[in-house]
Amino acid sequence: MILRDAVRVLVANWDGSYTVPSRRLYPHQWSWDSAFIAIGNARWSPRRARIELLSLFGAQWRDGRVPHIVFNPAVPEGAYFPGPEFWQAHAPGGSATSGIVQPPVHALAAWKTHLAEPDPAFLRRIYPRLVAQQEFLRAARRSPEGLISIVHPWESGMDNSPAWDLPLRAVRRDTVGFVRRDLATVSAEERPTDRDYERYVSLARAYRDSAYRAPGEFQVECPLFNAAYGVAESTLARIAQVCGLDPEPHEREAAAITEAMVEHLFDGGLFQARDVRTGRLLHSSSTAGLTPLMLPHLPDEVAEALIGSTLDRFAFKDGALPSYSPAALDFDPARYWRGPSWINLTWLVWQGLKDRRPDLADLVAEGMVNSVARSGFREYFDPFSLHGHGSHDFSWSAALLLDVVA
Ligand code: 2M8
Repeated sequence: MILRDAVRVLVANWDGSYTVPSRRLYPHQWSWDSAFIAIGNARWSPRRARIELLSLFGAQWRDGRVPHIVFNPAVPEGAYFPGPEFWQAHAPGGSATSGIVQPPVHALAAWKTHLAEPDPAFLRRIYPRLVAQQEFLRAARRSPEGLISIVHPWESGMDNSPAWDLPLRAVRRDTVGFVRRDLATVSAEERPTDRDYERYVSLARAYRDSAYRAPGEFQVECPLFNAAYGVAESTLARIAQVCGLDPEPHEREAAAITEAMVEHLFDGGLFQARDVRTGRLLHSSSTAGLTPLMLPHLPDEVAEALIGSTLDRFAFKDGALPSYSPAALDFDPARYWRGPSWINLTWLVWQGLKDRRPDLADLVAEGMVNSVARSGFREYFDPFSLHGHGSHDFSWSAALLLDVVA
C-alpha cells in the first residue's frame, strides 16, 4: 500500500523528463532532489531514473557545474522565489538555471540506477558529465587543505541549519525588496526566517554579480557536501571500471578527501563544518556530521566514534533520526533544517550504517517508515511525534522510502 502510494506521488510529480520536489512549493527541477528521486525511481522504472538524471545533466554548465535549479519555462515567474529573472543564468542548451550547486550525490544515483537495470551505455553517457561535475568543484571550490567549500547555505541543501548561524551573521542583509513565495504554501514557523532570507538573497546577488565566480561573504566546508564528493569519487571508480576506464584516479581522490576530512573536520566524535574565511570549525550538533559514515575509506576508529554519536547525541531510538541533536539548545523540532527529521538525510546516514552496523541501520530505516506511515510523504517530520511538516506529497520522501523498503 505504502509502496503504491509512493509511486503515485512520483507519477503525480513527473513533468515529462524530471520530477518536481513538490507541485506547489518547488515547481521546478532541483539538483540533489533529482538524484534522490532517481534512486527511488530505479526501483520501479529504471528508465525514468535514467531520464531524470540525463535531463538534469542536460543543464550542466560549460565549467562543469550542475545548477541547483533548472527552471521550467512553463511555470510563471512568480511561482517560486528566487526565479529565473533573479538568477539571470542559462545552461549552454538554453535552459534558465540558478548559478549555485548542491551536494554531488548524482554519481551514487547513476550507479544505483545501473544496479537496478544494468545499462553500460547509460553509464558511458553520464560518466564524463559526472567527472566534469567533480572537476568544477576541484577547480572552483578546493581549499589548500584539500576540502571543497560551498558559497551559499542553499548549496548545503540544509538551508537554515544552525551550523550556518555564525558565518551568516557576518553577511550583510539585502534591503532591496523581494517577495518570498514559500510562505504562501507553508507556515512561517516551519521555514527559515525573513532575516535568513535577506542574507540568502544578498549572497546569491553578490555571487551572480561576479558572474558566479567569486565566493562572497560565506565560504564554508560542509561535512555532508564533502562526504558526497568523496562517495562520488568512490562510485566513479566503479563506473569507470564498467566503462573500461582507469578507476585509480578516482580511488586516490576518494582516499585523499577522506583523509583531509578526518584531519580538518573531525572533532569531538562528530564531523563539523569549517569556516574557510576564519579557518575555524563551526561547532554544531548537525546530523550532517554523521554522513561521512558513507565514505568507504573512513578509518574504523572514526566510524566507531560517529556511531557512538548517533546513539548518544541524536537519541533517534525513540522516533526518527533528527537533523539536529535534540540535546542542543538550538534544536527546534519543527523549523526546517534545525531539528526535524528529513528522509534524505536519514537515508544518507542509513547508507553509512548498512554495512557497519546493520542493527542500527534497521532502526534508522524503521524511523523513516514509521514517519511516512504516521503522516504521509511529508517534506519533514517532528522526530518524536512524527507529525508531518512542510509540503505534502514530497518526491524524495516517496522515492527514498521505495528504496528503503525494496
Ligand atoms: C529546500 O531549498 C530551497 C532552496 O534551494 C528552498 O528552500 O526554497 C531545501 O530543503 C533543499 O535541500 C531542497 O533541495 C529544495 C527542494 O526540495 O528545498
